[in-house]
Amino acid sequence: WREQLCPGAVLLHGFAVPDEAAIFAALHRVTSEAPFRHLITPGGFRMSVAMLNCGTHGWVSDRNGYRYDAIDPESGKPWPRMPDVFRKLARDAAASAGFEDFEPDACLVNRYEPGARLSLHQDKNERDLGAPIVSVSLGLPAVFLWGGLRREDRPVRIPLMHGDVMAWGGPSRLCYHGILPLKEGNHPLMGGYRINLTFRKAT
Ligand code: MD3
Ligand code: FE
Repeated sequence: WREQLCPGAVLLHGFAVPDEAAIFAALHRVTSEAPFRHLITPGGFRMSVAMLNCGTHGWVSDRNGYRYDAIDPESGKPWPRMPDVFRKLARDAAASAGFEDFEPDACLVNRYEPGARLSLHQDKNERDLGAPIVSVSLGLPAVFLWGGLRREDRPVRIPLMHGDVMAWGGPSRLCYHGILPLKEGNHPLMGGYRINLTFRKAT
């Protein structure tokens, strides 16, 4: 079912479940071309979340800062192409949330192991902040922290389950957000991990 969290933010419960097998197969293909790696923040810390990208552009972080790059710095080659099942899922979810004609060119794949977390941040490296962000949760459940437009705003906690899809745009696009440390568990499809696919229009 669809839950409107606030203007511009929609949670589609279980939206990705019907496609889980196709997503899993596509994920396998993507990770064989560009393995998960722990990026370094500009401040020199190793991120607890492991990442990779697919699509024409990918989000990367290193000592020089955050940016979108068409080349995987690890391999020196372009990122794997975005699987059709990913693209269609993102597009359909965006449309269900009220954002027509979403054409993502970047899909960041985040892998959380128990204890991994993402501290409160804004996503503002994308050139076109008018486009929404679509986020797909797979595997182990997590607690999403959803703050306001200022870092000081006290975040609300939202549980995210396997197959849940969130779309953020308009007034919500620059909200602070994060993920609490993942709890241990075992998921029938994803094992001991949480996987998050985040679709963006980067360029
Ligand atoms: C709210 N990922 O990759 S997805 C990220 O579950 C990121 O891995 C988290 O934050 C994860 O940057 C949360 C939900 C999400 C993504 C982008 C947003 C929420 C957002 C952009 C604006 C507001
Ligand atoms: Fe984010």
